This record gives sequence, C-alpha cells and structure tokens, in this order.
Amino acid sequence: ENTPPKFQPPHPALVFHVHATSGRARYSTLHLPHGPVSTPVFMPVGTKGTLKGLTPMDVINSTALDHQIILSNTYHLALQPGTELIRNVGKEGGLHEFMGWDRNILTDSGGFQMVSLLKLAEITEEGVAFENPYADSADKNLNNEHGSENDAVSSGNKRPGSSDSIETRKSQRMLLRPEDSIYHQNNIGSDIMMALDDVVSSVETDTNRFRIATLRTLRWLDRCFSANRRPHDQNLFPIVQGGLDISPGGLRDICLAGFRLRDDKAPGYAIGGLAGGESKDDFWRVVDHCCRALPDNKPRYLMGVGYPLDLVVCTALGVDMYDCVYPTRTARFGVALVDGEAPGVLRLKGHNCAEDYGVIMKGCKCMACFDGNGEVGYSRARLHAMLKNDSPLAVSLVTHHNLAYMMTLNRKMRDAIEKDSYGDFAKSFVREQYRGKE
Ligand code: PRF
Ligand code: ZN
Repeated sequence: ENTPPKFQPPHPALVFHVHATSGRARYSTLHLPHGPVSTPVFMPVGTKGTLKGLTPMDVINSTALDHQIILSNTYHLALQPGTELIRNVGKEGGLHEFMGWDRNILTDSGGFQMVSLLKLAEITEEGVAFENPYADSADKNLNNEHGSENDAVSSGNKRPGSSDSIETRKSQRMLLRPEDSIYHQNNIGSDIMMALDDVVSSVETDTNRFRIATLRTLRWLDRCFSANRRPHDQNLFPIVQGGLDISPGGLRDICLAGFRLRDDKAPGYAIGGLAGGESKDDFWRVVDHCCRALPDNKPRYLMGVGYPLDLVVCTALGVDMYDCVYPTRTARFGVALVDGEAPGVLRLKGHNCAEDYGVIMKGCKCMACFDGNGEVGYSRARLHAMLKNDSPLAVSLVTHHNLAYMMTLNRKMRDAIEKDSYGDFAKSFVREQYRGKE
C-alpha cells in the first residue's frame, strides 16, 4: 500500500522567508502549518467558515483562484455552530476538517466584529460584553451550562474560569474575554490567531478612550499569550492599536514599544484600528509609521484593507497581508473589479451593461470570463439580466471574478517586486485607477 507521507508542519509554526524586496515592498513565502503562502497576499473573508457562494473545491480547482489562506471570524463561529462542535468533527477536528479546507485559515479574535456589528458592545478590563443578537442559536451553542460540553471538561480543555464558551448572564448579556477568544480559536484550530484587541470606533472623539484602549490591548495580549494551548501549531499575532497618534512617544509608539518587549512570542504582527473612515492621508501615515517600527523579519498584516488601490500603496509601505469583505461583498451587489476602466469597478446592474456582449474583463481566467475551453464565458449583458433576477449563480460568478482579480493583482505585485520595479508598477496602477476622473 502507498500511504502518502504525513504532512509535516513547519516548526516553529511560522517560517517567514523574504525572496525579494523593491524599495520597502517585499515578496515572501510564509510557511504555515497548512502549507506555504506567497505574499503580498489578499485573504478572502469567509465569516462563517464559508466563502459566500463558493465551495472550497471552487477555489482549489480553479487556476484563477487557488487561494492558500482564507479568513474566518471567531465571534460568528462561536455563536453558530459553536466551536466545541467544530473541534469535535472527524479525526483531527477543527475548522479545516469541518469546512473541507485543508489549506491555511486565519481567524480574527472577535472583539472588532462585536464592536463594529453591535452597537451594544461594552468594553471593560475583563473583556467585551455584548447583547446576544441571536438568542436562540446561542442558547444552544454557547450557554449550555448543563449539556453538550462534557468532553471539554473531560479532555482538560475546559476554558479557564468559566463553565461555558461565551458567557450569558440574564437577558442575553454575553462576555468575550481574551481567554475566551483564544479558547475558541484553539478549538477552531486556525493557523494564525489574532489577539483580542480593544478596538475604538473611528468616530470616537475622546482621546483618553484611545489611550485606555492602547494600554488595555497590551494587557490583553499577555492574557492571550498565556491562554494559548497550542503555540506549537497555532500562531498568535498581536495587533497594533493607538488611533491616529503617530507622534514620538504617542499611542502607536507606546503599543509598538510594548510589542518589542514581547517580540520573542510573536511570529508576526497586525496593524489594526484603521480603515474605519479616517482620511487617506492619516491612514497612509499610520501604516507607514507602523511598518517602519515593526521588525523586518516578521510578516505584517493590515486588517480590514481593502480596495485594490490600498493594497498597491500599502505594499509599497511594507505590508505583506490583507483581508477585506470588499471584493466578495461588492460582488453581491453586482459590482465587478476591473482594470482599464476608471474607477476600477463595473456596475453590472447599470444600463450600460444591458446590451454589452463582452465579458467582465478580457483575458481574465475566472469562471465568469472564461469557460476553460478557450471560449468566452458569461457576457455582461447576460450577467446583467441574471442579476436583475436576483440570480445566486450570477452572484457566485461575480464573486469568482472579483477574487480572481485580487489574486491576479497579488501576482502582479509579487512579479514587480521580484523585478525590483515595484515603484513603476504602483505608479502606473494608480494612474490607471484615476484615468478619466478629474
Ligand atoms: N482589530 C481586529 N480586527 C479588525 C480590525 C482591528 O483593528 C480592523 C481594522 N479596523 C479590521 N478587522 N481585531
Ligand atoms: Zn473574470
């Protein structure tokens, strides 16, 4: 019998190898427990353990997609279907097995989702407290003080200090502490876990609130590191916070200095607290500041970004990893990402597509633009008609296209870095995006 050799995850759980640089842009490989990832990389968001409208096979079997890492959210998975259920699936257990995806998964820690989705979240030193949005399912999955979590107890994996996952007090009040977030992310088994951070809403005007959040993020980071039961195969990234304060010794510097003291525990870093409505100027300044201060020998992940143009600019500043719902969400509104047509998007529901028999983007190898046999795929007119009829297939096709677009953009960025011509690439990309404007 031929049994394939058992996959050996890298040890440590992340090895970062930079192949080439161009200015401050880097082309690298991240070796993670579920295989290598080339950077710069855009990670599509599958909030509830699935990319909306696509199966894992759609991704793996498509030469146009072929993603090596996707993102999921601890908060959503903890509510539904519950992370004990995910941990207990199959032989190995965990989200890879649950969703049939044997490549890498990054999970966000949950706090940001709660703050951004729930107006009712309240943050204290203990953790993030919130009102349960779906009382029924959470009753089953999160608050079973009496049932279904026996194995969590018997296997010694019981979450410290509490009898259940996200604790419900009377009237659906729940709490996510740093220990809870890591407990859930350990159950999920993600290759990269994010620390629980205190994210301040970008509309906050109280500067003292930002100071409290920055210092609390550091204290929570220590609680996250201590809570991690699987440091050998699950990476934990700290998240730089500190609002827009990049003054010397200011909030971003306080956070970055705190991280330097803990650098031996961090396989990589994320930059948080951005993409929340601040000006582009502020956004770029903070990204630039953080990239310069973070170590060169570890990956840098910019959370919640973004638009193709943001990826091109922030890669020039030294960012390696990105995630955003934009390409998949905008697809659900019938908006396709395209080159050569300012402002870089095509509204398929618009009148101008009704009688346009061309594909979304010539040369694109996605399922919508190309049928795999050298024939053209779906015309804009056909997609227009399907979208007007709320066709889920049309939404899948546009999702496919947009993810293929991001994938191709990443490859172009890596090629330009390898040729040490990233500056020229970025300039012509920006020029293209603004063509026809002004
Ligand atoms: N923190 C976490 N997740 C995030 C962000 C953050 O700051 C952002 C940026 N606003 C997106 N996702 N934990
Ligand atoms: Zn396409």
